[in-house]
Amino acid sequence: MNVAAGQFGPIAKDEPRSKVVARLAALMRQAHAQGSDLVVYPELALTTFFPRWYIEDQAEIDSFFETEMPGQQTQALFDLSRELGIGFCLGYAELAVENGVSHHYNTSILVDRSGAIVSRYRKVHLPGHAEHEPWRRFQHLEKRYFEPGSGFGVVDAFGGVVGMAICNDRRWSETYRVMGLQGVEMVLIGYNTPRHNPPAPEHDDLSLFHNQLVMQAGAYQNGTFVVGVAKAGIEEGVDQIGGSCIIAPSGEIIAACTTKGDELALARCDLDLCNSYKRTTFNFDIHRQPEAYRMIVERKGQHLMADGTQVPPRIAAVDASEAHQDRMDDFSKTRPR
Ligand code: CDT
Repeated sequence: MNVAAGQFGPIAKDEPRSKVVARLAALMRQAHAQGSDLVVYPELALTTFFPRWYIEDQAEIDSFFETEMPGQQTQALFDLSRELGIGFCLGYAELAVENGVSHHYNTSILVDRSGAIVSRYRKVHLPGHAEHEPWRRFQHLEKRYFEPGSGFGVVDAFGGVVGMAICNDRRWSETYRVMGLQGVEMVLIGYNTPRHNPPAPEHDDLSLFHNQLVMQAGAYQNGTFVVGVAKAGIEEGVDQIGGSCIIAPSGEIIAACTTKGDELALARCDLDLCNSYKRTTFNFDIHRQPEAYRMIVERKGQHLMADGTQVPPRIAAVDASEAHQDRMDDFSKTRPR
């Protein structure tokens, strides 16, 4: 399977959808000319990254969302996909009406070579904050504008098992593992990552390192390819990292973008390579110990249970002391006296 990471440079706030779609189409044509079966675009690839602004007017907020896919402006991309016989993965803001109720999601879709949507994913890990925080140089209001999706699925497509995740999802090992448990062979991830993280500016210099760290670990630990694609460059005054890359199940980067503009990185991905990891070091059926991981689904964090109630202090203390005692017992057994 030949894959193209279709990195995008900045999109201005007033850039019309028609112009953005023309840029996406240009990348699609290049990817096709170079033999790609699939081109992967970033998160929210049709507009500027609008959660950087606090917006009160719901009509203005909704102007960044798509109410249908394909819609009037995006139909051209689906037509080109069918004409060229190349698939694509596209991130966009989705306004869905379900049972008469409006829902806002940060979504990506997978489109096959015939221009048909074969899978849709709604972002689970929404970063940032829900209220206006004027002390920040720019906002990150995904928790205000979107509601979280419900899970990570995979689909049989392009001759393999394909899954999607979006931006912040890539930092969470659970993202990859849930898809790994469904046999995923290629995870497609679009992102918009500001270099500056207002609550933790001491991480700024590590932003590209963390980007690679999480995706390379996710690939290796689950025996899957990962395609990470940025919307990069200085967008409306905010510097967003590039670093788009394609990662093999070995964890190695096999193709990468070098600019912060519209650019392709291409790789020939032999999906059979996944088995080399899935059948040995990461043979889940043989080596996983799900009973030892119960806390992962029972607890949300150190202080809250999965249902949002407090972790009972006594149980937490017993857990901790038991674990400590076990460790000490093991230690004293092995330590020479
Ligand atoms: N779009 C998105 O999810 N961005 C977040 C910024 C978080 S700051 C560490 C990301 O995880 O890249």
